[in-house]
Amino acid sequence: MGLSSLLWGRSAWESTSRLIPNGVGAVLPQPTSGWRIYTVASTMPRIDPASYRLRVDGLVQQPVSLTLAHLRALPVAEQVSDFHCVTGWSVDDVRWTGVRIRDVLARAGPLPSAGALAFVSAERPYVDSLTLDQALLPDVMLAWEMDARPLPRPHGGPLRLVMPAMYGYKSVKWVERVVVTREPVVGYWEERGYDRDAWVGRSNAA
Ligand SMILES: Nc1nc2c(c(=O)[nH]1)N[C@H]1C(S)=C(S)[C@@H](COP(=O)(O)O)O[C@H]1N2
Ligand SMILES: [Mo]
Repeated sequence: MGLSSLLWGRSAWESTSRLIPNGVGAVLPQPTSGWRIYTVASTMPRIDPASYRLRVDGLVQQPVSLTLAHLRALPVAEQVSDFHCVTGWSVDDVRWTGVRIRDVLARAGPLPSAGALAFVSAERPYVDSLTLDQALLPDVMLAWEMDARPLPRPHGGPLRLVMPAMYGYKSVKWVERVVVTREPVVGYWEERGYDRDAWVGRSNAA
């Protein structure tokens, strides 16, 4: 485990996220929307939640294809975290509901050679990756709810990655596949010059 990435990730996490214990349904004020909707293709994917599948494959014992019902049957995670785009805008206090990466991976059984995860969007060719250490930080999740409503299509519904300690380009929308790899693959914005380790306040755009 990379000690420096662990320490960086942890300090960023402590300053930006409030994890909510399972089953505690605090009512929080709705933040004023400061979101900008980003896409790289000309149309957003349109995904029917009923036929949606999340594939988990690569360096695993058993590739799996999970429905939203399968995902909802895993331990449900909730948190409030801030979201920062590298271009300068932020949205504070976003409430997310979803699942932790650990619980999703457990369904497939990562092999000992696993070192990273690629999150593949249904919006081609958007992809980004995290090391396993980064993906297992306590406030990383695959979310299907935002601010107590089903994740809207423009925000990546039915499922997006949320990685609060890094700039928003790591938080892949419309995730349809998680590939377990040895090394991180180069992400869409990383091919265009942005840091692979996009720690908020500590990467090349900060
Ligand atoms: N599939 C996909 N995911 C994406 C992007 C994108 O263009 N396509 N943009 C990224 C960037 S740069 C940011 S800041 C956030 C923005 O999230 P939002 O569109 O929900 O506001 O999504 C990230 N995930
Ligand atoms: Mo961004």
